[in-house]
Amino acid sequence: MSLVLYHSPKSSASRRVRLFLEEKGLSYEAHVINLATQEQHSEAYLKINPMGVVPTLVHDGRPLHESSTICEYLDAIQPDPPLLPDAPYDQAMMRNWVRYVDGLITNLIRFNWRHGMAARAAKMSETEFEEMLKSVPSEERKEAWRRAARNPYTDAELDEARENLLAMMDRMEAMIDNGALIGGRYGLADIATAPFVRRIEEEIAPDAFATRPKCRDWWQRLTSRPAYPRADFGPFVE
Ligand SMILES: N[C@@H](CCC(=O)N[C@@H](CS)C(=O)NCC(=O)O)C(=O)O
Repeated sequence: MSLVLYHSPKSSASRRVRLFLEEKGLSYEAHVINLATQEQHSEAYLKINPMGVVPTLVHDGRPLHESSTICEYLDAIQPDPPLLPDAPYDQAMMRNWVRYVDGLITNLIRFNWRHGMAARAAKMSETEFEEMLKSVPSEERKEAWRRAARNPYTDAELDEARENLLAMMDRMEAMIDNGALIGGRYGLADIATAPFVRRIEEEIAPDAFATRPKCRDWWQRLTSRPAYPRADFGPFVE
């Protein structure tokens, strides 16, 4: 079986798939997509990922995008160890949770794009910037570029995003059972959430665990797993 992952080291969605692959013990060929040069918007890459984002998994020549879909697919082709809940209800709850987490990405972007993306866009002339925007497939991401590059998020907007991410951790604190988010067993819900929590503890709200002991224990367990260092959740801000 040939697995090729097109990814970016610091991307949350890429980290999710890397952690899932490591937990499954699947080896894969990794290709870094250079977000700095907008390689994700190149004609060649858009052929395998019409959304113009990372990651993309290519399995035996067939491309697949959307990180949670990729993880479920990997679970289907490699059932051991199981990383999806057994019970249909828990599976449904897991999908709703991952959908909720994915819906929070714009809050993460408010923090993440202040770093590399804003600096890159600042070097572009207005004409270059507008030209670059034409290659961005989604309106949401065009707007994220405009904000990061030309109209930085205000402190109030950053506070609002931080609150939304901490609300996710409040929900986690109430959900965690036997050290896992869904069904009392570690799996996709935990793996999908981990990259978000990594950014929260690193920069967005480093004291988030102080008032959320179950989340702290959950994070300690997750980061102690052998797969975690192999998935490389290294610092976002260097
Ligand atoms: N829902 C998508 C989100 C993918 C996504 O937003 N990837 C980001 C990195 S985490 C990206 O490629 N950003 C570059 C861009 O938007 O141009 C997934 O889970 O695969």
